[in-house]
Amino acid sequence: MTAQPASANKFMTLERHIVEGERMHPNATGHLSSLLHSVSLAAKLIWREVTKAGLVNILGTTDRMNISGDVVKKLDEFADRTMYKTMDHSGDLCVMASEENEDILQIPDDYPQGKYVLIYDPLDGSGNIDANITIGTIFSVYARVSKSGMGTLEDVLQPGFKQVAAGYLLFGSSMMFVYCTGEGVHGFTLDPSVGEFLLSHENIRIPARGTIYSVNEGNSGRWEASMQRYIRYLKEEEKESGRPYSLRYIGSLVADVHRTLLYGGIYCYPGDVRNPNGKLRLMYENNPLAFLVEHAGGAASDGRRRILDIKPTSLHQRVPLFIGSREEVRLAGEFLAGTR
Ligand code: P6P
Repeated sequence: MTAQPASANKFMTLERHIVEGERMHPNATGHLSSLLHSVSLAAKLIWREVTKAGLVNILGTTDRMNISGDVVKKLDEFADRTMYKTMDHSGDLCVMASEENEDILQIPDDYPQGKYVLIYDPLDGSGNIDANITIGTIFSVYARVSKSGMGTLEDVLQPGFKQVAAGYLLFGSSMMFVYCTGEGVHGFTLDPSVGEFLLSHENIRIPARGTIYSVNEGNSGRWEASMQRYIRYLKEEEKESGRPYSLRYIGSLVADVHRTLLYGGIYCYPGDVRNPNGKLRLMYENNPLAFLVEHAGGAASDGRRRILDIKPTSLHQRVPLFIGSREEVRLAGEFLAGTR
């Protein structure tokens, strides 16, 4: 029998990938692996509810607004609770922070405090839930900075370049788990017949340029002149050079960024005259996605500064986001800086 290429022999599950990644770090304690396993369990529990959401009374909204002023959907609340309860007892974390909760989330007293911090958006794009459009969960992992005991706000408010891992869950036509611990960005697809995440997108690399731009043009009337000029350039002048751009906008950040990661191009959520800092949250959305896209060879800025260099000042701070192919983010920055 001819020898199979290594990749064909490898039945690479997420669990095996995490363990083999840990083995690359002799001083690893196993806590990051344990944390990632817990996130993958939470992913399956959320996916189970998402797939049957249309059949049971879990669609629709609660009577709550979150700190960001978004109406909380029932599935939001379920995902938020599932992430916390799956992670609170493992001894891997000293503190958590969820986009759905105003303050940091302490680990219950009867559980051990761990060395990591988990920050997550439990269900991004939830406005699309009832229309069966792809939604997702975004997570970000830091090492604690406080020495011991219960985690603090200081442990959470770290700049994005301090992340040790980040990833997202994608609840779409299939369920995906995409993550990075610093050694490449890898995508896994759930095989429901065995309940395992199998490696489907090894070492994702984003194209240096692309022909898709993703932005809510409904806001264009409130954009700064530089942003208006940038989008006009993509739509008009670029066509003369024979490189027409297409507009794709799902309105679900995880889905729009996942497409950008695979196909190239740029996703923009700029500030505008009404909301100078835009809509997206630095800690829960921009930082983890910027970590992933940079590790895949792309870039992420707020139009002027590298996202990962921004020193956070508050838990729910909003920051404009331009993320995607390196050349596209650079071009956007030139327009916003007024040099184009
Ligand atoms: P708009 C969803 O609420 C979200 O936070 C992101 O998932 C999405 O990209 C963005 O807001 C959509 O915002 O203003 O275009 O509807």
